[in-house]
Amino acid sequence: MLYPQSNALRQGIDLSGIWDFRFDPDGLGSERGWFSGFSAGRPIAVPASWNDQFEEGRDYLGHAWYQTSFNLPWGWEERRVHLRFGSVNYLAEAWLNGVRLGQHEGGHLPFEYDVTATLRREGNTLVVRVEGELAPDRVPPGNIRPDPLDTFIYPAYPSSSFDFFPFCGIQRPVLLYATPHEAITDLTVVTEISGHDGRVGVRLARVGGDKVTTRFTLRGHNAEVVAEVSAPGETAEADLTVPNAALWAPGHPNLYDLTVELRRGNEPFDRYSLPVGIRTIAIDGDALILNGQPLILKGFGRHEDFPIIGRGQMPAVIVKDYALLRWVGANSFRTSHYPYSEQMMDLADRLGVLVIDETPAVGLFFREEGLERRLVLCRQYAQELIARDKNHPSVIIWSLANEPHSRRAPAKAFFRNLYDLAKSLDPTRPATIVSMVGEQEEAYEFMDLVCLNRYRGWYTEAGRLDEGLAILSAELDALHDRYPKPLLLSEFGADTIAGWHAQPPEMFSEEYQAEMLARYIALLREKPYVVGYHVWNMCDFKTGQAVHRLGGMNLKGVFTRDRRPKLAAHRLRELWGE
Ligand code: BDP
Repeated sequence: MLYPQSNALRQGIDLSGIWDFRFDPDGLGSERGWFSGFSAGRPIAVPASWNDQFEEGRDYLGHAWYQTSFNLPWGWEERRVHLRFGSVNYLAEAWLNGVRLGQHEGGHLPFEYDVTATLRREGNTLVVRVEGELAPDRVPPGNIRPDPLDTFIYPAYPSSSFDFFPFCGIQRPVLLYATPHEAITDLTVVTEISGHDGRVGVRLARVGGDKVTTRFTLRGHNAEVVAEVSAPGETAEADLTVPNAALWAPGHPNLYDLTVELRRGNEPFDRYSLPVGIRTIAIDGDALILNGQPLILKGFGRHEDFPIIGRGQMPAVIVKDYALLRWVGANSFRTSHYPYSEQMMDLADRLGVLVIDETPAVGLFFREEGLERRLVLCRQYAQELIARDKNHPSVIIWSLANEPHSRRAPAKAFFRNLYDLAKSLDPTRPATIVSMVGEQEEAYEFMDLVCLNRYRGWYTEAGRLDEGLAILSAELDALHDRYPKPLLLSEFGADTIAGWHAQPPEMFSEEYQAEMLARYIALLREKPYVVGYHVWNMCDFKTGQAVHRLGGMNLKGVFTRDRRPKLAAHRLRELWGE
């Protein structure tokens, strides 16, 4: 799915702003015909989660209705028009001028509708019903019956199977965009390196199969490579060779501009441009290899989370977080525990930050209840994520789940299914899951690398770092013996109250977090099969209320929720700046 863009042949407008909103706790809105437009709505900001915008909305996850109106921009009558939602959590149903467009399940991934036939030139009413209940047959799941075989179900309110607040609403922009009727619908770019040359393979899909000319132009770093194909068919392909290619990598995120144009005769009728980073990613033995060189990932798990907007897209926070990643010396992050905004991904390409791109499959469990449905959803998410993010050079690994409760037999087959799907959609990138059950994660047998979360010195061996680290060291070696592949410690950390100090270091103090992270990293650096360490978390973030969550917050950030460094951030900067 291509992100909407504006040029001489296509145009997009952003419907973000203040919309009308109503909670519908009794689910009466449909009966009352609210899908055709409702009155007595209150103002709400889009994009943003609803939870922190209203007093009574914080823990509300039920039905709610959004509405806005718009006129068609001048000149769009002859075009095909689409309505695109970047992220609506969790279940969205949309109507335009009273006509039902469809339903989409799952937050954090885009969906769109062709609305050409439904539009008026003026006075269009768009209504969206959103609902975010937590249920065992949803992904991520919630309201699960606790069971000792499933490793750990957070006893939190709201009752999620994951440790972050289940923010709801329209959380990314809603875009209206116009294309020619016979438009480019998809581009897939695969890059290779051959000696000093870069090879860029491009595959295009379009509406309509008549004979047209497709012109591919790759420009940048004093090069211009052009290929033209004149043929009928709904796809076209080109292989572009860039002599002395300027490769993409952290530190020198060189990008080329790829422009693809459809022409009839000499007349272009559609055009789409995409930044292209020429790079390769591979696994060789115990190493992760970028452009032929071994790579160590230094960075964080993160969250899209900020006061008031909740999980809403906020460009200033995105820019700030990249500035902090650079300041602290990180080269990577994981989109824990769901796909991040397109804006975040675009900047990763531009600024040279490596991304482990994760689906929203967090906290999966493998009891029969809802199992089949969860697999269908996980497959949908993997497909949607790869379709959205496949062209980002920054994305180096697909993460298909975080901390599944994998001790039950169906887990292995479930992940085999997802892994095969991911590899069939994108054979060029490693795929994995992030696990907490260690050796019992049998899916490690076929995953391309081992990602492990460990909290020794915190949830286990609390306050006893020496003991915790000794156990960790032995455990990692044993895990690597059993699954001889590269290993990433994908989470480790300690809750820390900013401004709380203790000497000698003690749990919750800034000193304890700083010492823990430094000692983990020192240990990991000695293990030749360890390809990286991601601290949990970059910033403090909001979660459900629970006895182990002071103020409804997870305080494992090395920055506070408003992005001030704790002592650990300075310590990491010394270590990672080396
Ligand atoms: C891990 C989860 C992460 C939690 C973290 C924690 O992957 O989402 O926030 O632990 O407990 O289990 O802080």
